[in-house]
Amino acid sequence: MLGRTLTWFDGTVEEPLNREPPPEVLIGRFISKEGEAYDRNHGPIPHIDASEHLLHIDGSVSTPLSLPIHYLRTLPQHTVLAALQCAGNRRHTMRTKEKEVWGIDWHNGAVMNASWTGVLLSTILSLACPTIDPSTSHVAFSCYQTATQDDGYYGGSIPLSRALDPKMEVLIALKMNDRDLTPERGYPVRMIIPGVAGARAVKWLDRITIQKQESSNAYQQKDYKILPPEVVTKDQAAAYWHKLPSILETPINSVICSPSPGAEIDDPRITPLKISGYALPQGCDGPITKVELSHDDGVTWEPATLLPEPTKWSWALWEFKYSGPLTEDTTFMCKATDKGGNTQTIKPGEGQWNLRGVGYNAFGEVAGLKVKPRSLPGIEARL
Ligand SMILES: Nc1nc2c(c(=O)[nH]1)N[C@H]1C(S)=C(S)[C@@H](COP(=O)(O)O)O[C@H]1N2
Ligand SMILES: [Mo]
Repeated sequence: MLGRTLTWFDGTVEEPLNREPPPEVLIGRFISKEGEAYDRNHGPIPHIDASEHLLHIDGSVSTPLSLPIHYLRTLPQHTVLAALQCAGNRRHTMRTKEKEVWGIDWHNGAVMNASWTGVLLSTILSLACPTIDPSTSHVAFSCYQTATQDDGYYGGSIPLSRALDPKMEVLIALKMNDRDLTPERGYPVRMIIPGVAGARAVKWLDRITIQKQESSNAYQQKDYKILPPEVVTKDQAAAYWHKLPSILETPINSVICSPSPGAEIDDPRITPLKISGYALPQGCDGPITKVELSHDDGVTWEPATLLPEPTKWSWALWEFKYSGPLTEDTTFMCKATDKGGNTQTIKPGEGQWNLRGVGYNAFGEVAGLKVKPRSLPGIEARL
């Protein structure tokens, strides 16, 4: 074993690294910077020696494969610009607008938008040759590098039909924004599945298995599912998990990132108020085509400007200038629409709730803004 680099770990199973950037950093650039992106982990972060790492392709295939990273680098490379979002993003809003939920208190920052490069999963599957009916089978992604909080490893799966469809651009990613993945992002190799919840984007990927059933991992079977509203305790949830579908695609969404709730602002009638945020298309129905803002409780909506032009799998950054009156009761709401015609329809506080706080997509909202006294027109006139 002389000369072999052993994998070492950051963090522990009990206290994994979970963090999100502040809102102004989050939407500071269209392409998220590696060091400014959220981290979501269910266990410690492995630091892997790529020259030792193998990606195994097995299960119902005619040619099982064990591929070194340097081999993956020699295959045709594909790049996709895609958002990556945790299904628990916006959980904070759900628990404050509705009622308590169980999970990390994500605000709006458990999402990033990046350019991912690697080998299309369909390319690898054409080498391995699945032997079962794609319309009823699954492809499971696993990382056995470390135990996780709820299982002995981390795993997730998607339908095999999606994996085989090159249009879905399901990617075995080696790079983010033209650079090798960092250990936090899954070095040396991770899944990127555009339009699909981050939970399936398995980091430190070491096994891809073609099988009849979904992944048996706890994060596919007993989490990342939308529990019905009558389930209000963990014990009750236990009886439901096996009956519910796993989350696959993420819903149409948008949030307001700036100004922050309760911020002191100039009178918008004198200095137009810049409201900004991001929007995400639903599943494969992107790009975002429209973001609209309302200042009157959803009676009227006006279009925001998308900057720059979003693409099929990317997020959209948007901006809106408001120059009307502002009172203590003024609440701004945003809603997004995508190319597939999906639109947000639920007002915050109108009953979108599930115990795990996943898939929240009520209108974005900001309230409680205060006009700075010195910028009130009457006062300025007396100076
Ligand atoms: N091996 C492994 N892969 C994983 C996870 C994990 O805990 N372990 N977390 C998943 C979840 S829930 C999300 S949202 C994304 C987060 O990716 P990021 O940490 O690069 O933001 O990775 C996914 N892949
Ligand atoms: Mo997640």
